[in-house]
Amino acid sequence: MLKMRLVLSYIFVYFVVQDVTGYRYCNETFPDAASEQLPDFRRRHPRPVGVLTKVTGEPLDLRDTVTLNTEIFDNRNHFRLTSHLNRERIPERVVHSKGIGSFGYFEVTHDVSRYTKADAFNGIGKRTPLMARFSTSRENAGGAEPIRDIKAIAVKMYTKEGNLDFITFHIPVFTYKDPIDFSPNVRAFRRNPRTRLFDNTMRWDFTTLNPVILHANLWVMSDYGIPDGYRKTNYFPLHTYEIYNKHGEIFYVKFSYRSELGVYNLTNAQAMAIRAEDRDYYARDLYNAIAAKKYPSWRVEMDILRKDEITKVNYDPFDMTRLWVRGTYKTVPVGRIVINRHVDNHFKDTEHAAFSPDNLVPGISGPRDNVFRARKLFYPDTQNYRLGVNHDNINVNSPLYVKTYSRDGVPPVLDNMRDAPNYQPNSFNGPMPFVDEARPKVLPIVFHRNAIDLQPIAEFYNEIVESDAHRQRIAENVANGLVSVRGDVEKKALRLLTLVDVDLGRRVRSALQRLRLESPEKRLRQRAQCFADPEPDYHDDLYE
Ligand code: HEM
Ligand SMILES: *[C@@H]1O[C@H](CO)[C@@H](O)[C@H](O)[C@H]1NC(C)=O
Ligand SMILES: CC(=O)N[C@H]1CO[C@H](CO)[C@@H](O)[C@@H]1O
Repeated sequence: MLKMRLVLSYIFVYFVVQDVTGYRYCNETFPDAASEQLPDFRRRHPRPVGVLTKVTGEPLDLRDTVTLNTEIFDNRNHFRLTSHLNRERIPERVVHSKGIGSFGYFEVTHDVSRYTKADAFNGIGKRTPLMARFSTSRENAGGAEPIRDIKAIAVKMYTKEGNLDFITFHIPVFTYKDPIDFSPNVRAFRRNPRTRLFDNTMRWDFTTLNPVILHANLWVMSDYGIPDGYRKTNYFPLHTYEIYNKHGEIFYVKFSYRSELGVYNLTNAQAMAIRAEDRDYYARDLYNAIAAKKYPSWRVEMDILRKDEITKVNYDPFDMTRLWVRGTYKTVPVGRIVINRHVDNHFKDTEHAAFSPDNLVPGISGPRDNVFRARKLFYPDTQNYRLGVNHDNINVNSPLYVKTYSRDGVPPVLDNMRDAPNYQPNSFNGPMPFVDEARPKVLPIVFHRNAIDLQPIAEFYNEIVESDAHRQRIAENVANGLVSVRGDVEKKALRLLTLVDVDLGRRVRSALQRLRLESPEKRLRQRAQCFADPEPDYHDDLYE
């Protein structure tokens, strides 16, 4: 029996999906370890793991596991089970709510001591454990992953000098440069307040009124828009970080994580076909890859501008809505990120993970732009609401070393610093601050131009996008969204796209006309074909 189960677990799972255009997506994934999780638990625990108790530890009598024909309100077990369930939801993240976590490590591969004194980045071969959460941006917690959307990895490195968090996007530009745009942007790209549906009219209305967001959104409309899972894409922390070495010399860097598996993309047709089979394809792919010991990994690199160079470039190097210009900076490798272990428990490890871009360490003073200054405030703010004021004491967030004057509050409080003095300064040998001699003395003030610059968008369309065929796919993806948008919003959208690039405007307009000519019946028929089983025809008999 045991043997047979082992054999079964090694049968490979094939995705064979017929999609709307007749294209057959057929790929071999790893053994579906995710479906074997429970049988695997039983293999590791041939007997029950212990005696069942109440939450207070009292062993539970078998007769308290039923309520029929008993005095129902006497049954504490019943009451606790149901009232716990009634109260066990916590708020999901406002963005990137759908995600999966895992553990791994960061390994230094190159000497970057001349750029940063950060301990975790120094000493070739040094490994720092980390927690990573992979996510998709616009869906709610239960949403689908194989969709055209911004994907992300958030990483928390448990360094000897405290937690170092990097939060990324899978595209190299951010949506806006004024942080006050966060709230309207989140709303416009999520659900309509009445229909509860994604709403392209909202999206395009907001885009025409705030064109800066078009750049990131065109990246999402491109072939980069649906990576083939979380493993096969690059990720970018996006901000320009200030870092410094032990002599106090300052450098400005943009980090990137380059997938060692390469960058793979799904077409619309592939994504639609996979979605019909498995809305959680990305999470499953990651889980099964780790189970098969095919550990996903990324090369960590820094693009660097010296302090004297950063003031001389003829573009705004702190503006995340555009790329640094090639040829103005140099790139150095730093290390690798390897993901090699599942979380024990999704709620305990992944839902509780609280990343903040200002969790930094000596040697990395961090970004200086306005978006970052806003994020410094708002990540801990939302986490105080989502997880409570002691979210840094939750296991997965807890740093290797911490001694603080923050005390008390909603649990967990850990040892609450026991009998140490609880105010500072004090004369009784409570924890004392240190002085980082190398830390930059001046806080540079970054001024942002607020003129709307369409040039970086045109450069993306004409230079980064490598072929006309790819430009055509972008135009069609844009048109797919615009097809349900009418009236002045549509007109303004086409005008904006034309302003960015005449060719882009022209391609979108003609793709749109073609889509509108298609009969509604044809579109319906295509939708019906998404379902794996054809509609059975016994319906006819029923109505005869
Ligand atoms: C004005 C700027 C921004 C604001 C106000 C903002 C706000 C937020 C908030 C409130 C959350 C939920 C956090 C939680 O519940 O733990 C979040 C999560 C996230 N944000 Fe931002 N964000 C901003 C910019 C960015 C940028 C520039 C990036 C990419 C570099 C980014 C990527 C993410 C990711 C990946 C998550 C999910 C983190 C996780 O896995 O837990 N955000 N953001
Ligand atoms: C995915 O798309 C990007 C952007 O066009 C391209 O650079 C990359 O090579 C594509 N990946 C594959 C495997 O074709
Ligand atoms: C048939 C097919 O599409 N196979 C692809 C499955 O995915 C791997 C990489 O993840 C590709 O190398 C195969 O070509």
